[in-house]
Amino acid sequence: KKADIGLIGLAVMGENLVLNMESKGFSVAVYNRTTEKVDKFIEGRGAGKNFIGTHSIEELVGALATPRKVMMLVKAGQPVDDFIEQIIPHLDQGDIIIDGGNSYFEDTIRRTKYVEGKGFKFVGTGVSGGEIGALRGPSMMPGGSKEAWPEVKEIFQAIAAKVDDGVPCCDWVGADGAGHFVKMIHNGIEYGDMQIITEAYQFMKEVLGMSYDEMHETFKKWNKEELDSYLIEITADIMAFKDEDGEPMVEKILDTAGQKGTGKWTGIAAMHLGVPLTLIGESVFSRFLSAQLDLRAKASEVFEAPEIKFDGDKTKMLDDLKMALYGAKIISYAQGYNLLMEASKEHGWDLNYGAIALMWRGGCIIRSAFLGDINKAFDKAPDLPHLLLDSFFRDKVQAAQQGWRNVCATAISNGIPVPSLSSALSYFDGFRSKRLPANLLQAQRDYFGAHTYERVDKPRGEFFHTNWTGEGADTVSTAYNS
Ligand code: NBP
Repeated sequence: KKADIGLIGLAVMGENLVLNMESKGFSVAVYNRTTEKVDKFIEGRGAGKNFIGTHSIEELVGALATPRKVMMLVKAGQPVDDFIEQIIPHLDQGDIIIDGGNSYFEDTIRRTKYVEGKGFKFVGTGVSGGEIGALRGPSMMPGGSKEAWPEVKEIFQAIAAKVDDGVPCCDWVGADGAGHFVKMIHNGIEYGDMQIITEAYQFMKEVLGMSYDEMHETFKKWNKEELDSYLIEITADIMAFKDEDGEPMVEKILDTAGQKGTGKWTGIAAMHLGVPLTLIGESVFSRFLSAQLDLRAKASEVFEAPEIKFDGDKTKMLDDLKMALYGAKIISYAQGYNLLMEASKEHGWDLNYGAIALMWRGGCIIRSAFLGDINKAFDKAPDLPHLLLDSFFRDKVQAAQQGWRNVCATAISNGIPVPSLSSALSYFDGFRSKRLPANLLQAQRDYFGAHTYERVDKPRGEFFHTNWTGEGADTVSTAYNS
């Protein structure tokens, strides 16, 4: 009997995902570049189960029922292109190649076009949730050739995480690179959520002088309230985890953050599309700053830190801190959705924003109760132009802002960095301002470069130039944009 699906790449994600598929009743043919891993898997975790081990791409494709579905879970980049070239000669019209790795969405746009051009279908799907997610139910974000969706839907939705009411955290996202784009935004949001939690941690520890036990209790409590989320939950666990000597484990860990680049890609996409994605941007920069260990060590000898002065009400300040996290989190998702909307326009994806919130509601790292509220906002108004204009989130930000301002002011006066919490607040203050000082900016641009400006008392689209120095002529700039 032929297998329902084939998988290339028996590393941590592939191995767990095929075990998940098999447990849901699907038969899977497996292949890996280093073929010993196939045998090891078939004799090990795959023993006695509905798997077919194969030792070449030809054998793998030959083992599949039609239309064939060949899924890759290999290192993103060149290996994906190499496998596509190896798979194609063995396919028939209508067969489907699936890339489940963390591919860059522009690559997925290119690959979809290429594979479709050869008469086959291509699906680029984000898979989130790490090792356990892959095994128990990840969040899956598929995009690519639309005609492939009915063919893969059953398997994908069967293996995906389910939220309370049984809704799978997997739905069709859109054409070509849409799935991988949405996965990239997910990862960017993950960077932001993690960063604001680390800022809260430093604030608790250094401004409020809290012990690890107290911080553990606080995060545990927060996980039962509006911040209820996987990342708050694991932070509570981490606060309680002790090293062999009984000291908090987290104190032993070097403070230099790694990254695989998906947060950086999100920031770059925001720059390309002109979206103020400040919170995620600051989160990426904070990781870069953390990595400058030697420079920071030198600077710490040069600059004296301000003395920490806090004699306020600690319980009240902790409530304010929770509000700061909540307000900043709303801003982060509002900015992330702003980027999704601009990308959807740019690439013609017609993204379903409510469905995306549901895909992230379970299975993945950013899963949280909060995403249910985002889903509701888009249910109410599918054309909502910005999350902050939804009445629920508007009221929440209004209610959070006083505490949030107290936290930022206290952190800044005590010399504790809060780049994401404070830049999100500045974004909010800018967003709610009818008039920003960009009038001066335009004046400067016109002064030095004759870039022209529009006037508040004239219709949009009419451009004016002033001879600011009396020395300039009437010639204006069109091409020079500094
Ligand atoms: P890796 O990203 O470590 O990739 C390992 C697989 O890629 C193995 O099958 C390996 O074959 C194959 N491979 C490599 Br490495 N270089 C290759 C090459 N030049 N040609 C052909 N095959 C090559 O595995 P992973 O952590 O399971 O992740 C798989 C994908 O899922 C990645 O795109 C990753 O970014 C994404 N992802 C990972 C996670 C996670 O938590 N780990 C979460 C979500 C998404 P070999 O055995 O012969 O070396």
